[in-house]
Amino acid sequence: MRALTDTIVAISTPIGVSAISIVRLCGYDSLNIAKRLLKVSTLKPRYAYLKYIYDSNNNVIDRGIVIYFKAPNSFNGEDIIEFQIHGGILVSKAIVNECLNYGARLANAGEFSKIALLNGKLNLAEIENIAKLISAQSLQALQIIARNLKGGLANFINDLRLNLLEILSSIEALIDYAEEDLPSNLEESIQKKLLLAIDKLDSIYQHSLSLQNVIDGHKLAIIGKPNVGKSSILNKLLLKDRAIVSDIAGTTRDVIEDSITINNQIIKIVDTAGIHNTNEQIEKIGIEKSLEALSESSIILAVFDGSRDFDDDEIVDLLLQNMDKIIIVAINKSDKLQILNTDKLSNFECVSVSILDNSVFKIRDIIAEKITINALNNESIVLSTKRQLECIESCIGALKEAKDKLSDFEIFGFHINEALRALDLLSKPFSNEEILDKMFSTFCLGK
Ligand SMILES: Nc1nc2c(ncn2[C@@H]2O[C@H](COP(=O)(O)OP(=O)(O)O)[C@@H](O)[C@H]2O)c(=O)[nH]1
Ligand SMILES: [Mg+2]
Repeated sequence: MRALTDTIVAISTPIGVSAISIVRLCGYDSLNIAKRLLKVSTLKPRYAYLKYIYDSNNNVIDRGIVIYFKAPNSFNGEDIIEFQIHGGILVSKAIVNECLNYGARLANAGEFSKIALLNGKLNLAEIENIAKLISAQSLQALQIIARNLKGGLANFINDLRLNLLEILSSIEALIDYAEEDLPSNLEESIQKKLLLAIDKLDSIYQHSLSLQNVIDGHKLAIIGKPNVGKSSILNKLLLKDRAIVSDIAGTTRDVIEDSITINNQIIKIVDTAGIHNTNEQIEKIGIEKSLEALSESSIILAVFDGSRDFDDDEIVDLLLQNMDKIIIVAINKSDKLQILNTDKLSNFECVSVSILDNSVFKIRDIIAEKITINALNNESIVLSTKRQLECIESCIGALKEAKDKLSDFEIFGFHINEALRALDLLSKPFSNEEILDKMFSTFCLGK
């Protein structure tokens, strides 16, 4: 049974002027519709035809390459016809309209991929990976995500799943067939397998976690008291006047965001309202937003004014509360007489800068150094979304629970099932029959 019971059509390339454009027709009646559009009686699968495409009044719409992917050997498991036609919105629309005239309907957003999921052609993790690949904004992100296309994650999940099913079947055997002859070292081997799985998952999880900022872009929050030069530094880093700079304290009230690329990675910089005690309502909201930006960031650029007395205890306190993040301290206005007492900043990496020269770019160099990733291991599997990380995190949690409950088979089995369910969120649905099949094939207990 295939997932799609009718026929859908959509333009698969961006709308605009381009050399070529692709229209995809998919589902139950797509082959018949394509034959009518091309005025042919057959279409050989996976064969590139150069053909005229006609409307229902026998007028030529365009001439293009047409390829028929016969179900189930298409990316989503349905019949798919791809029209590679000349770019330009009118040509594509005309072909879509003819398909609609012949009974197709417009595809919903993401429907082609959803069908691939329902037909078991791609799992959720693979679909997410493709979406991430399309939206990647940096070369590093692209390299990490493209590696996943090789199917490393899917294969790993499958192997782990089989492993857990095997463990589960051993346990079912212990529960239901305790009086039967079972390998004596079974418990030991289960424990060993479990520890191996936990170790491997842990390392994938940690490795992936460390790469999330590379995939989604690092968030850098500029914080500091009013008037220390935060917005000036932002503008200098961006090489444009993005934020308003003035010597009036409280000029920046809203959160201002823009991005730069350092070492092929995206850094999303957030300039914030100066943090200090104020009764001014709008500024107060701005300061709340500053703290929010701070909590979401992985890099903090704390700016101090080197030309005035130290009065920044609340900023230092914020830094001390965020020692798990990358912290860079910029002592600004180095062009002026420096009187700031930096004793309280001795825990941090400080850089002296001035917006009047190019010293601000030292901040770029420090960021570059901090975000350098070690050479990527070609074989490493990377979870590319928060959802995937959460699935693996709960799988690890369940396996760790199970590891300590081996003496109570029922509870142990419960936790293994929990781990399997977490994995299923990444891949295919879980069925009890599968456990039974596995169980009988391993132990030949057939009763
Ligand atoms: N002399 C000097 N003035 C600076 C420097 N950086 C910023 N300023 C001035 O300090 C004032 C406050 O700057 P701004 O960037 O708006 O500070 P913010 O409130 O922290 O965003 C402005 O008048 C800037 O021109 C610097 O490195 N040297
Ligand atoms: Mg400002």
